[in-house]
Amino acid sequence: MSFFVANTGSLTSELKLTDGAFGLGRLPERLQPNSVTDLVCGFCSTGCGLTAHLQDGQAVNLTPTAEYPVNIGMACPKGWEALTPLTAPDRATKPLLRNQDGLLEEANWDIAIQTFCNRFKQIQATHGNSSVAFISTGQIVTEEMALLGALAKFGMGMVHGDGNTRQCMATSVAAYKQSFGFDAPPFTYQDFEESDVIVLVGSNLCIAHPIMWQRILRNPHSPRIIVIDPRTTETALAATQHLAILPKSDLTFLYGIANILIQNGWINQPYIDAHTEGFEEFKTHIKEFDWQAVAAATGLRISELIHCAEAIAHGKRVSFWWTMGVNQSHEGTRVAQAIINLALMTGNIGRPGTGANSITGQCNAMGSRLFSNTTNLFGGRDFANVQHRQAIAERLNIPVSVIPDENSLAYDQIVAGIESGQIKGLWFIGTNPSHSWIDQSALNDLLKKLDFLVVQDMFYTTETAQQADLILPAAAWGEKEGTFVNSERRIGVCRKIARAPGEALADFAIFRLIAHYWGCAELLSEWSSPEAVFQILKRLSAGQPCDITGIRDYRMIAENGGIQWPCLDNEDLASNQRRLFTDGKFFHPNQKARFCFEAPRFPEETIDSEYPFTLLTGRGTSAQWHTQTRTSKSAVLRQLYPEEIYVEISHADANRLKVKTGDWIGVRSRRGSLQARVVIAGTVQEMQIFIPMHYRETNLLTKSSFDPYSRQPSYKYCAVALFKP
Ligand SMILES: Nc1nc2c(c(=O)[nH]1)N[C@H]1C(S)=C(S)[C@@H](COP(=O)(O)OP(=O)(O)OC[C@H]3O[C@@H](n4cnc5c(=O)[nH]c(N)nc54)[C@H](O)[C@@H]3O)O[C@H]1N2
Ligand SMILES: Nc1nc2c(c(=O)[nH]1)N[C@H]1C(S)=C(S)[C@@H](COP(=O)(O)OP(=O)(O)OC[C@H]3O[C@@H](n4cnc5c(=O)[nH]c(N)nc54)[C@H](O)[C@@H]3O)O[C@H]1N2
Ligand code: SF4
Ligand SMILES: [Mo]
Repeated sequence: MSFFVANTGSLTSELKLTDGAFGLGRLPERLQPNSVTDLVCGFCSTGCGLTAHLQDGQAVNLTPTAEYPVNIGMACPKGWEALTPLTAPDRATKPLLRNQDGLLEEANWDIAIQTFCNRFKQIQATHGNSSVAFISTGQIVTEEMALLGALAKFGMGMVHGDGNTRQCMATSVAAYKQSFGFDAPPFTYQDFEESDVIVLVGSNLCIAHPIMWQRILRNPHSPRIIVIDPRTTETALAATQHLAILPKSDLTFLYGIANILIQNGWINQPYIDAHTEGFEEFKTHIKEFDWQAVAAATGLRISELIHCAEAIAHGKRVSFWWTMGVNQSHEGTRVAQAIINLALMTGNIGRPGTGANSITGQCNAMGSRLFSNTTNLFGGRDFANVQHRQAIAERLNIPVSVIPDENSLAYDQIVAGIESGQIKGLWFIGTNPSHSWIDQSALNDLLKKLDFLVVQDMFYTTETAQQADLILPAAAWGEKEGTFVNSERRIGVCRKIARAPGEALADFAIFRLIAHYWGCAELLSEWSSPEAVFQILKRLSAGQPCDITGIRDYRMIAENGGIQWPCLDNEDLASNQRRLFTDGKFFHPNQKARFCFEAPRFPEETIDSEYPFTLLTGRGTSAQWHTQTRTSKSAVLRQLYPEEIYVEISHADANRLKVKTGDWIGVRSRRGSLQARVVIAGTVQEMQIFIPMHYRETNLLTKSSFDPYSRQPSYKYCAVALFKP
């Protein structure tokens, strides 16, 4: 530690790294001892406000913020327990470098970053600039994402950088862009309380977004809640109508519902005429989706279809919401657009309680979508567009030549690039793909082929970190500053309420160090602190649909209980519940929304006699977060979920297989196999099983298969067999 401080003392002043950005030492002065400070939760995209209670400047407790407009005094177990992972014993506290014996060894920052730069520069010199790539996350603050995007792509010459948000939100992005002309989720959470019909497609709100579910429970209009999910989830159990659709038959189902609406004249023709294009073609396309065919393909009864269509037709304020049951599909983009089409044709958009609403996953997936400079050029622009590159170069006062003129490869293409030899160096930031990526063994084999693998994480024990050549220890949520953007486009502030352990640095500070050692610090001299970057992002957003030039600073955000984009000068923030498209104008040049559609396709792998079961995966409990690096550290949360991997099996299948709850059973796919505890449950249908994603082994089974437009992995469908171990 003393060595480190001595060594970086000069760097700190040279780089103007503030204490807050560094994750080290003193806490910012405004945090008085024994006071409280408000910040946004760092787990899910709901973006709840939490109040940290401080003793001697350190947070000792968290409570939900009563007046925050998102959660209004509520929090889920993860929010209450968010401090616990910060003090876990496996926090990465020093850089770790793999030595010649193949062991990870402590190194100081100087050596770590020198090695980082030397190795990546060497690779670029031999194989070209685009042979080094990065994969980032939806779980760091926007300012860090933006700095990384600028550093890697403008400073280090990288072309390829994607995010774990590809696993999660890419489908919604592709769908919105084509349908609305911009990646623009239109809703505000107030809509949960104002709808009279709420349609949830592939979304288990009770588990994955418990506070959004609480918002539905506050709805005074006794809304009809329709859940479309193959499983009888906690959310489905609480619904008015549950449509236990056959997995991956959503597109047929939604076209069938559209057909019923059209045939009965239950559409809003004036809205369609005034604000959309492509409806006549859509109408022709869906003619063949008659009730019998749709019922057969979806496993639903005709009466269920009609019942659902009637509810949508007779609702005055119908809102449609979707999450991973839609996005993680081989044809997710078209499914999302089929939902959008229903909202458009019934005029359920731009009014309170309506909308075609994609719910995001990670705390800052929305920040990543617009400001990470990965698949979009800053502010939702296009790398391949010369005017867009010019606009960014001017606003940043950098040469346009440093901006790549091609779009990044998508995550799966970067992985494929390792196989083909195109990608030789890789840098993971805030994601744990050795656990979470689809068809995990294939990825883990490929990671061994890399010349240099860097993992930047708050823990050194993650499955991915353990494979790295270099681990960079990162400060976590609560140990640094910046902003997140939640599902309803609300920007919220994160505060530093704890010291990072050992020599761990905020991702922001790590990026600044790298810029310095790489030799591109001058290009990024203005990117000196999170607040400074926020000011840059305002400039980059100007004139785009996500314009935030009207937000003065973090203080203004905090004082308003978060601020939704867009926010131009003199925006009226009084209601602080703003939705898009209230004027019926969309972001395409002709201001119309488009009906996008396509014939349904079968998934690449379907069940057969050898692999007769369908494997569904997803969230298990509200106490588990993804690969469990954080939530498994809390003794409280651990009480709330099964420690061992389990598989949900229907009563009928369990009887046939002669297994009971608690037995071990083997599950095999063409990619790999695992053993899990049987849980006989009414949640799954016959010949379908469910395994939560939180256990390391789950993605041994899943099959690499992607939506062609979004390149999002289809995690929720593959063929498996069960066997007695
Ligand atoms: N507790 C907790 N909360 C979380 C997370 C977490 O790890 N833990 N992660 C966050 C993140 S990043 C995300 S992206 C969200 C995800 O939030 P959700 O998408 O709500 O969660 P999942 O369980 O992945 O998937 C939702 C449902 O899709 C259903 N499904 C599977 N196949 C199909 C299908 O073909 N059609 C339909 N209609 N449904 C299908 C599954 O049965 C499942 O119930 O949750 C966020 N919130
Ligand atoms: N089978 C199956 N697989 C899935 C899914 C599914 O439904 N089924 N869902 C997919 C989805 S939607 C998602 S979003 C992904 C999630 O997959 P991952 O992104 O791999 O999951 P996390 O566990 O959230 O990983 C985040 C990592 O960042 C670290 N970290 C936390 N905070 C910080 C920070 O401030 N800085 C840095 N540098 N590191 C930090 C954590 O310790 C952790 O290692 O999983 C996907 N995988
Ligand atoms: S619902 Fe999401 S944002 Fe709210 S406390 Fe839970 S994890 Fe945090
Ligand atoms: Mo996600």
